Amino acid sequence: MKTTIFTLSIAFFIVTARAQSGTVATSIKVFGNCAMCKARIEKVLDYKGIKQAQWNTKTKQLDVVYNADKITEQKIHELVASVGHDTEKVKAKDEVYALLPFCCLYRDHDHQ
Ligand SMILES: [Cu+2]
Repeated sequence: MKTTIFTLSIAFFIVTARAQSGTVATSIKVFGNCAMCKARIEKVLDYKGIKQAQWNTKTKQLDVVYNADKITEQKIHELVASVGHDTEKVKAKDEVYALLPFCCLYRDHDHQ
């Protein structure tokens, strides 16, 4: 009986560990200015494999929780850059950046 419980708890431990192994929480530097930037960044990260994404307008840090089995950190950088925001790793295309509203032009103006 003792052995069974022991075996079961080991099995449970392995299953739990496996279920959580894909979850990664990280913080990424993302450039932007205002609440509109925040909405834009968080909206594009409403994406398969991303559990949580929160960008801080003051610190410019994006706290993101994602499932590493479904999405890579590189892809997260690319998603953010695709809507005009530079990250520490991926730069947004100039033509996408140019389409941002004036208040969001973080490369030219720092509104903080
Ligand atoms: Cu903005």
